[in-house]
Amino acid sequence: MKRIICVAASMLLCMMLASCSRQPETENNPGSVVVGFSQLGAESSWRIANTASMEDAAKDAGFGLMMENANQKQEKQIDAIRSFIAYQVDVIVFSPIVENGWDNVLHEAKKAGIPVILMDRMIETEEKDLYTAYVGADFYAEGRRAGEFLLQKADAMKAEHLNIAEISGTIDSTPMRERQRGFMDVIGGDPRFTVIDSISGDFLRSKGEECARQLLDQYGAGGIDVIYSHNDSMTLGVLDVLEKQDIKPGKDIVLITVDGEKEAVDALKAGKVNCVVQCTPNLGKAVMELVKKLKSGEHVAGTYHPEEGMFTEFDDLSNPAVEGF
Ligand code: GZL
Repeated sequence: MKRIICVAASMLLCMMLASCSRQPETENNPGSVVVGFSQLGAESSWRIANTASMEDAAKDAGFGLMMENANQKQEKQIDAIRSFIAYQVDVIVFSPIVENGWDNVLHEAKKAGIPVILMDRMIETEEKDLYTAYVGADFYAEGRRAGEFLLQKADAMKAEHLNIAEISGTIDSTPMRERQRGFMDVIGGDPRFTVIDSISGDFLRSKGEECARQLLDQYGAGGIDVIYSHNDSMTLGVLDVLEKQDIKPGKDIVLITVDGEKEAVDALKAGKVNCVVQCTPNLGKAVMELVKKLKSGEHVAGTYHPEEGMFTEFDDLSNPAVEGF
């Protein structure tokens, strides 16, 4: 029943928007630019900051922003893109929750002559002309940074062997695939390390807690030396569980996390987390710069990666530059 209501609501939204197609540019409506933005959800502090970045940048640019929040449902993102096409927005921007399943709706956008910018996550497609550009992190490099920290940490511990448990992000999402690949490319060949398990927490704090309980039940605190968590929200859930079980995070179990939100950096400063790999949510300005170029007829193509780094226990954590978003 719920699904029927959802489908009906989506169809109604598309019909409503199609019936009120864009006003033609007139003296009362000089060159107004409307960006259709499909945001995948509000699952983490990163996502909430990313949404704010897009809203602020659109406002600063003087662009209209039609934002639809898909609440972690790919079909809702597809419906939103269709509604943007019906409304004849100038540019479509979206953060694909997973990499597959976008060709059909992007063919419709291409047929409508509406350029598409991928923001934050990539898609898997044979047809590279289904989108104009990608603005977002190099997740593979983020995974490599996490691995490089662990090599340094293992050296500092003079560890002969470490068992690693990975708590991954949303299955088949770009950050999940690439943070795992980069990490494994750095540590995979080193005999000191065994990845004993990899389970998904879907980038959610609540599921990060569930994963921590599941891993501790299965391996015991003594069986896990390192937890590599694909985002801070899940890591904060892990911290809640460890501390309730009198396990000292950052000491009894090494914690490596990704994003760089304030709460995670504070945990690093408190010695509860050992490494925070940065992933900036502030992509809005770069996206709107590309929209401006597209609207002025400039060529736009390729990949735009923001500058990113990491903070670790080996840094001077009193440095004011060590801060979260
Ligand atoms: C990364 C982004 C990820 C964050 C998570 O760019 O897609 O999704 O790492 C968020 O916090 O949920």
